[in-house]
This record gives sequence, structure tokens and C-alpha cells, in this order.
Amino acid sequence: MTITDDTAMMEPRYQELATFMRAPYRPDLIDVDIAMYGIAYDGGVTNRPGARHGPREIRNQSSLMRAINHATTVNPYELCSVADVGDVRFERVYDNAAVNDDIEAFVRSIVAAGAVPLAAGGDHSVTFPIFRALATPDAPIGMIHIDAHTDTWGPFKGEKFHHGSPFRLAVESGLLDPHRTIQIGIRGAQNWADGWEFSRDSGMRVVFIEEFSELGVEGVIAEARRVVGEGPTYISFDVDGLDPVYAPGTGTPEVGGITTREALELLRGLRKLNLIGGDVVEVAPPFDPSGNTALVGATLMYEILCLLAESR
Ligand SMILES: [Mn+2]
Repeated sequence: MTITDDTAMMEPRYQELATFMRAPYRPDLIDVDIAMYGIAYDGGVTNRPGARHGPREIRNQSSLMRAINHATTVNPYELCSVADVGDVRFERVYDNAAVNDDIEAFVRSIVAAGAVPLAAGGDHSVTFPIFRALATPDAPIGMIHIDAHTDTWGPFKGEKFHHGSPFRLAVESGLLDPHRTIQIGIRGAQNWADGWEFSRDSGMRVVFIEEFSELGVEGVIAEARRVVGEGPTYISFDVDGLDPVYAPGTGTPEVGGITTREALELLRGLRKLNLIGGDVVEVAPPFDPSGNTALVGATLMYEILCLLAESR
């Protein structure tokens, strides 16, 4: 896409329809290299809801994003055709399993069109059905996962599809290679240890926040690159990996987290990996009166967009 004076991106930022990054709206998926899409679903939360409103508010705040990354000089719009392809449509919005099927089918349509998917959640349960569309047991993927929680817990109150379980389900289904998975920023007390234990025992590299401080951002970048190597890799960024000072608008905040500056440095250290998709999840606008968490989410999404554009 060439940015010309008459594209929406060049209009005053409070004008025009609020697509992601003010990119063109292309639900037909024609000639799209990177497909940004929303998953407005929070039926998998274990605490306060609200992430279903994430995509719309991230679209709004993403109007503040511009084209050229000041740190890397990457302009994703020069490298790729980037579009907002809309939101996943749900057949049965109160049925977690049916929602998962709809998400999987939507992402399959993106992949079938030859595009790379970049999602705005939604709660973190949405990443498991994304993986069902991107991976098979014969070709599992790796992951760089930033989060306060490992999201490798078992069923909660009889439900296996919830926002604390996507990566356990993904490993058990053979879609996610735990030996090519790194979880960064983990912290906060739990009532059971089985999530931490599942991550460790399955072979994931878990960087608790204390180790993050010891290694520093450069050390974490080196470790992430070592773990995922050259194989296909997905980036999943749960905004609660950040300290709630920076991202209060989320369902399960944990104090003592990563700063926004560290997060941007971390992402910029992941250039030219074999990246096949990404998401930013758990932005919950009802707990975000200033809009800052959605702005943070939009900025993280822009940084991941730059990475995907360079990887493609
Ligand atoms: Mn999470």
C-alpha cells in the first residue's frame, strides 16, 4: 500500500472510520498480506469481563499510530499490503466451543487468502482456536508469549476453554511446541501450582518477572531468539504482562510487571524471526477510563505489525 495524500491515514486522526491503524477495510481479503482483525469475545474470563470491547477501542486509539517506526525505520505499509479485515462473526456467542470454531474458521480464511493474521482480542482464550488454524500436530509452532500468567491451567469450574488454559490445550493438541515456547513476565500468586508446573514439565522456557529483571531486556531478547530459533513462531501479547500502572484496563491485573518501554524494546529485539502471526489480548475498556490501555494495546499491535511485515 502506498500512502498518498488521499488515503484515510493522512486525514486528521479524529476523522474517518476507525479501522486498525486507519488501514483500508478489506473484509474480502483480496490482495491482503497482513490481515488485522478483531475477536470481540470475553466469555472465557475468570475475573472481570470487558475484553469483548477491546477491538473497537483499540481501533479508536490506533488512529494515533503512524507509518514509520522511529526506532527501526521500518514502514510496514511499504513492505506489505496491510488491511483491517473486520471482526470474527459468532454463530452462538454464549457457547465457548462454538466461538472457538468460528475463530478457527475465520483465521483459516485469512491463511487461505495468503495473509498473515494479526488479532486484537478479546480475552486470551481466543489464541487456542487461532493455533488450530495455524498449526497441525505434524507442524507445531513456537511462541513468544508475554503475560503475567502462563495460561497453562486445566479446566476451571468444568470449562476447559477459558483464558487461563489456551497454551495447555495447544500443547495437549500437539499444535504448540513447548520446547520452542518462551513465557515472559510471569508473576502473581495462584491457588494451585499446576499451570506453572505444566509449563515447566512440558519444556517451556518460563521467565518469571524476577528473572526478567536479572537478565534485562537484552538478555530476555537473546533467550527468546534462542528458544524459538528459525521455525515458525507466533507472538501473543497479553496486556496484563505489563504493570497495571501502564495497563490498568484488563481483566486480571498483576502488579510488579513490565514497563511499556521495556515491552517496546523487547518487541524490537525480535526482528526477522520466522513470524507467522500475532495477537494483543485482554484490553478491557470498561476498566480503562483514560483510554490508555487501549492506546498501549494499539501501540503493541503496531510494533508486531512492523515485525510481521519484515518477516514476510
Ligand atoms: Mn493471558
